[in-house]
Amino acid sequence: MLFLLTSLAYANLPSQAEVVMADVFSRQATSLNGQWHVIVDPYDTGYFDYRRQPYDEAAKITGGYAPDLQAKDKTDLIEYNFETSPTLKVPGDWNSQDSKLFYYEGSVWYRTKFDVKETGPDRRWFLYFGAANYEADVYVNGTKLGKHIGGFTPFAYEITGLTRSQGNSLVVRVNNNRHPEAVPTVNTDWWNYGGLTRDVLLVETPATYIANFCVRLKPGTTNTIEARVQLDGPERQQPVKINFPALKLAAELTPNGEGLAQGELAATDLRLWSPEHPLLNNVEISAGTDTLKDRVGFRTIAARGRDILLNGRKVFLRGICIHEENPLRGARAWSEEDARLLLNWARDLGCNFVRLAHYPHNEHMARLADEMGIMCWEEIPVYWTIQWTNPATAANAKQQLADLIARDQNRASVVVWSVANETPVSDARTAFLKSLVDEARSLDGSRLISAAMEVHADTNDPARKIVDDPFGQYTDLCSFNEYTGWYDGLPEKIDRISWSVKYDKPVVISEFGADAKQDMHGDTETRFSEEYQAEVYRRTLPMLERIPGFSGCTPWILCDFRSPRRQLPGVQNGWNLKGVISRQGRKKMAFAVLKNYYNEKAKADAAQ
Ligand code: GCB
Repeated sequence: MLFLLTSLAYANLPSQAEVVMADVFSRQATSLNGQWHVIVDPYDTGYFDYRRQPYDEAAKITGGYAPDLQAKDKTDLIEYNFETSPTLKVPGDWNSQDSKLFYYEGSVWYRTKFDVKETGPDRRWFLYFGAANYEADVYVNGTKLGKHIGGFTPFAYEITGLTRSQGNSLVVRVNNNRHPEAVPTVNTDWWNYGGLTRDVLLVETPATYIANFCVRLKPGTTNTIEARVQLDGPERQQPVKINFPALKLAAELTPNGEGLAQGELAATDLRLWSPEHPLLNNVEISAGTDTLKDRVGFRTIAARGRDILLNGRKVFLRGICIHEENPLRGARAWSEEDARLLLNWARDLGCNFVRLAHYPHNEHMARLADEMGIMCWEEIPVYWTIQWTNPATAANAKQQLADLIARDQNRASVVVWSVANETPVSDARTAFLKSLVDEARSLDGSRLISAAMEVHADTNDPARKIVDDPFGQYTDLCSFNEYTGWYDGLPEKIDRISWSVKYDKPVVISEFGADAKQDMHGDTETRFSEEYQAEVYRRTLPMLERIPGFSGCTPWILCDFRSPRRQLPGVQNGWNLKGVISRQGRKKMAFAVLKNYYNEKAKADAAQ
């Protein structure tokens, strides 16, 4: 099932038995979303025997919860029963569904049943998981399919030959323990939601199927579409057809021995995608009886000197950061409706850009952003202090990056891959991040690469801010977080800041902000008041305008979000309050300050 390719975005090598199954929403698939039976397992009793040996290392798994057994008669000793266990909704985090699981970190076993109607030599079946945080062990009818590590990227397993027509057992152990060597590591400023947090799908394909494809403008052109299609299966050298019906463009490509088909389509007068005109084109890719239907936009994005150019035209990124959380539910966001809620708020703010912090968000976000005309910065959870010298940590981060790129490479809205956030400068860290940049460039040279870096103050002059992180030499954007007026002084300090930025690159301020509790009022020096937060915005925006190359910003953050680090009773109560929108969905005073600024910027951009 593994195939080796080197320079392509979909050449992400799946771990263990994982298979590449991209663009799954363009396929006929059966949703396995719904109520699943669950067993909460704080001691991992379903996974390890009493000598702490994993049951699933045996050739045939007989113990633990994976076999999904029930006592056959009164003499049988089975100390669990999925059938009579409670249920949780999938997709969904467990923390927000059961108050006993609010702070829970550990294992929960999920079980559902599914049918597989048609089998035969020309049929293949797969299970696809949008994400499970953080680690998932997957079993079908008692057979282990694999272990997936990483809480925010999709994975799939083939189950052909392992099923019967009805009542197949699908058991998944999801564990969200934090680990020092993991990505992210133990320390973050967001909620460690556990569970099967995204769609679960049963996918049927012919024996040879389209594992992934990429259609985009050939770099440096606006009249040539470059197409690459990866087939998997016995007929992997059969012709591949690409058709853009409305553009009246079609091509037939012949794959090489590895099933990789590549080609170019000449396209004159192609209308390009932009926030003002988010034009998407229907595309059909087919090979044998397998067909994918998607909608894709074409655009160029580049950094030239200190400017960002979208379709060759200078653009200012009117952005906002977003966590993958629906604040009204205080839960992980996962659905198209959740995406619409968040992106509509961003649009209401006047944004043409969002930073999807700090990990890959669900696929609906970028798909909807494509439709709505909102550019995206996508990121992997290399956050704060990762184990920079641990090769397994590096491999994990690289895999998450490759999986994200493989998933979203056809989304015109995605213009930035970000490899990290606020990582402490050291040689080991810079080498680690540089290898991620190299990986991103080799998989996808058509987008900007960035990371949210940090700023430090001149030791002789605390109001002189210096950006000279050596990692900045490797990125296309010079992006950094800065919190003058909140973690550094009071709002009045903001006016006195001067800048020394080492890089002649477009500067995109990836974060600034302040906490405000909705409806708490005071003067502009009263911490947590809406006035304080609005004042930070009022003073910061003109201060940023003084940075040479200032090309956009994504203030922190659209909505208040849950964080166990934020404990001030009566004020934070477990919420980071830097949202310009509260958990009641109400806009704070700072919202209007930012919106006015973005309106002016949009007018200036249009007048260019
Ligand atoms: C940051 C982090 C972000 C935090 C934010 C804060 O710099 O990147 O994850 O939530 O500051 O509120 O302190």
